[in-house]
Amino acid sequence: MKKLAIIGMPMDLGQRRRGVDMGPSAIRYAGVNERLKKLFDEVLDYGDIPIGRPEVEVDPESNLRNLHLIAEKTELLSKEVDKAIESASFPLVLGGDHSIAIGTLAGVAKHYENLGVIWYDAHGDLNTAETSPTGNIHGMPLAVSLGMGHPLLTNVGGYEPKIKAENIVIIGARSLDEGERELIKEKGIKVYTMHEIDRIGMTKVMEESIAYLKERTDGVHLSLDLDGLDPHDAPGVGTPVNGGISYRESHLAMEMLAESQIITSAEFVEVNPILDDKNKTATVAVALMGSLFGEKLL
Ligand code: 4U7
Ligand code: MN
Ligand code: MN
Ligand code: MN
Repeated sequence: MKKLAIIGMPMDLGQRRRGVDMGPSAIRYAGVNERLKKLFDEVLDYGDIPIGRPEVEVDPESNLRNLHLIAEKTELLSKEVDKAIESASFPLVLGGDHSIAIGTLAGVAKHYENLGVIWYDAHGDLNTAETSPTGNIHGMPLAVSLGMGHPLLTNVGGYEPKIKAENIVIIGARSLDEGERELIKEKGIKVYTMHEIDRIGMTKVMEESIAYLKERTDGVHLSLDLDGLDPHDAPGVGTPVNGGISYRESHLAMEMLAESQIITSAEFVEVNPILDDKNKTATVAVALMGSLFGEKLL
């Protein structure tokens, strides 16, 4: 019995552009339930985590925007994700900005000895309060999951760290801050930047990533930031970076993941319908989900 749990996380507190809180609605409007119903025995929509309209919290001292709110809301998300896994469903989280990954990973990681993560993104999201040029927490969730950052964030779910550096593969990176580059080198994090994707092609990148994760992990979370794609294909994102992964390359990546059967949880984040072109980005997200969950052309 293949069950899917869809969890909406309409939170925009991790960055400064409004609209990404409407991501889950845009993705639902693009037909996520109907599309995935064909690929699972049962699709359960858990609805959205209640975020409300909290006032923006500015704490210039810690250089962390909305620290307390994000800690509180991601805790709620982690509980729903945990519930989905406990009831034998595959958790699929719809964002929301990428800070939501703090909660998703908190809910997922306790179920595995050695959780792997594919971070499909233009960015590394490896900043801490000390290295972040912006103070935006959506640039920090991968570091937080490694146990680096403010304790209110690293302890979401009541334990830390969530993942090990050697179990991470970043795909699509093309905008890394100085502190993130240092951390990648220091921890030996595996990264396929756009250079490698251009040079060896997506097929090889995915073959290597899958083989690498297969041999060292007992489950793999896919954290897909739509800005990993080129802004031409996914314009509705808050921090677009030119020269990204194409729509076709992304489908290939998802199809190879489906074939490998390594993915055990997923989230699609940073869809911002306000900045989008006729819900194009949410539509791309849903199409990629189709491929990830085994849709075939023939
Ligand atoms: B996203 C940035 F400085 N690195 O930390 C930062 F360039 O979740 C961007 O990947 C972070 O979209 C982007 O603010 C976060 C910046
Ligand atoms: Mn549990
Ligand atoms: Mn990101
Ligand atoms: Mn990004």
